[in-house]
Amino acid sequence: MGICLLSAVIGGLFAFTTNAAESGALESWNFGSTAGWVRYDPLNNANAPMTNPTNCLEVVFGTLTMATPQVHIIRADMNASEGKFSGQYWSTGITNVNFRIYCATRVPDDLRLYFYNATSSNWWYCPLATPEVGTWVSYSVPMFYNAGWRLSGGTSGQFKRDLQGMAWIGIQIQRNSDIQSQTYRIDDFVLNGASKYKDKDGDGMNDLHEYIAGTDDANAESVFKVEILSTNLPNGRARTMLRWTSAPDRMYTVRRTSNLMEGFPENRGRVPGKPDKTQFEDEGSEDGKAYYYKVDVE
Ligand SMILES: [Ca+2]
Ligand SMILES: [Ca+2]
Repeated sequence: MGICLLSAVIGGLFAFTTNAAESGALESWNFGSTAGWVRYDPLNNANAPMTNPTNCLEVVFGTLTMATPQVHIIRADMNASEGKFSGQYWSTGITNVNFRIYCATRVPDDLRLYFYNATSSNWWYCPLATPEVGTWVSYSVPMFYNAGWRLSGGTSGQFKRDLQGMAWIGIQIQRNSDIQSQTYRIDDFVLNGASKYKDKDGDGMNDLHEYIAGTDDANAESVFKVEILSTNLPNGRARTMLRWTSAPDRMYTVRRTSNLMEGFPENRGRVPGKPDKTQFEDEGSEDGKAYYYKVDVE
């Protein structure tokens, strides 16, 4: 017979991150410096400092005599805005990256949001819709794999791991193939997140934990819940079976103890999530013995 404790605990493996991105972090370049915000040219592997002549970041591509591809990533490294835009995005529950862009005379040939994880050396990007000339256009980019994030050979699991330590994040602008000089402005770069202080749907689980568990924070019916069941063995005895609310891009770890004073030292298995519910049979459970279980989600 098993007794179950519920938990939505974030798993380990975060040791390599030194800082955490901040939900609600905003950079509008109205005051202070643009330090840490650089204009990176991946074709020439060169960085140039950014300026904010009109209280926003300004990117100018000069007049050309011959059409030449030019790509710049306006990116925030660990030094930008006191480190608020780098580091851990996953456990801090960053759900969206918002910003706006103004195209003074031309639209870029291509616009993307990029981020880089130094541990895996992966460059993830999300293609963005073409902005307009002469007006500010706002973007809100979900930090979910299925929002269109791309990496050659990338998987949703790798995406989530790479969100655990972001070296930089930035907006890539590919100049319009026009040879004329062109100016782009970027403003109000904001990280939106799920708050651990809010429980929008009042189901007892805060928004951050719902984000981590992959449940819907606007639906009280959708909540991380573990049920304890038992399966009957041919010998008439029973074995513990657990079933919990799950999402396909989450990993679950089942832990067990028979003495709560000792914590949960027994790792019974790591299970990838299935849509809706995931079931786990604890094959080493002895009939007639009491166990406590804990399911961690990451
Ligand atoms: Ca909730
Ligand atoms: Ca909910």
